Amino acid sequence: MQQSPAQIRHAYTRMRLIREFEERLHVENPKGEIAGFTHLYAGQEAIAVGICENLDERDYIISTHRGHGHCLARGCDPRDMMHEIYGRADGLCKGRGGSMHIADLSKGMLGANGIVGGGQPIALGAAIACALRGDGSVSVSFTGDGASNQGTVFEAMNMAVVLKAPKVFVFEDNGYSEHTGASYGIGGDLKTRTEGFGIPVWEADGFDYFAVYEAARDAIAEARAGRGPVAVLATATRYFGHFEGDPQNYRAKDEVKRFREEKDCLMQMRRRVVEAGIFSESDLDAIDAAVIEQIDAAVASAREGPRPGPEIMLQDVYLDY
Ligand SMILES: Cc1ncc(C[n+]2csc(CCOP(=O)(O)OP(=O)(O)O)c2C)c(N)n1
Ligand SMILES: [Mg+2]
Repeated sequence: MQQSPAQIRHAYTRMRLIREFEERLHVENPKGEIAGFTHLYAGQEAIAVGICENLDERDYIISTHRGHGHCLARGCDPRDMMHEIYGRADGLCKGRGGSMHIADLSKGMLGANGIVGGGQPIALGAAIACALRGDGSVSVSFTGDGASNQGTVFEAMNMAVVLKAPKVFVFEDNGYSEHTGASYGIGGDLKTRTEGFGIPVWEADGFDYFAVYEAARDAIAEARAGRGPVAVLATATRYFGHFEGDPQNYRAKDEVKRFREEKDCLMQMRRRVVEAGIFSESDLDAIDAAVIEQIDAAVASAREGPRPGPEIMLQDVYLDY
């Protein structure tokens, strides 16, 4: 393991934070206090964190409709996100975005997006800005297997190659686009398709934090060196429905149970770092307990947070130049 104990602790904490954030939302959502659709990221934590651990302040990311994990991996404040999800005036986007539209420009997090494939042109624009600045920065777009069929993705792939823009295409194949299996919905395969545009692809097991981290490290180094766009293709699964409330009749009865028991990314990471003698089980348990406390506090304060008034509807619609 080439990462320092401090780096591993950081990555593990972020993964656990995402897991607890999502598990808790799964419990809170049916209570009816959260407006709009909620799409949970649990199961895919190793991908968001494996990628974002390779980024620094210069870089940008763009998320999807399943965005909480990407935001947390990029360092967005979980308390402010929880307030946003509860539609509170002191949420990260003043309560106007909710679960699907969280952005935090101070962290280079250019936004989640309810439009599948909608982040592509934004991430490409940011990648062009990175190229023009010439400071080695990169722009990462997270894209689902379903979204990979959108025309915006093809256009962004082509233009990134033509302009040699440092765009990092992260394809997260979680096996489903809503209720449609990826094996049915994708013509050919994602790797060959992406290579057809002239973009090199690094593949990784999306349940394995270290595999994703290493693939992303090598891919991002190419983009930072000015050799144009790169792609990371990672496979995992989502533990919950497409949206909260999805009855999931299209999945095998114990499909998720098997993934949780046999492949879970946090379970695998714990096993590896304990076996390598980097941390003990009780070190990791202490991290878990602190994360749970943090989430408890975030939910408690979000439930009591102030509601925005109607006056915010007209704020920030136009920018002053
Ligand atoms: C342009 C557009 N088409 C369709 C939808 C409806 N929709 C929302 S999520 C989704 C599936 C996306 O699947 P994938 O990209 O694999 O992401 P995942 O949900 O698996 O994370 C669809 C079709 C949408 N929001 N926007
Ligand atoms: Mg999918």
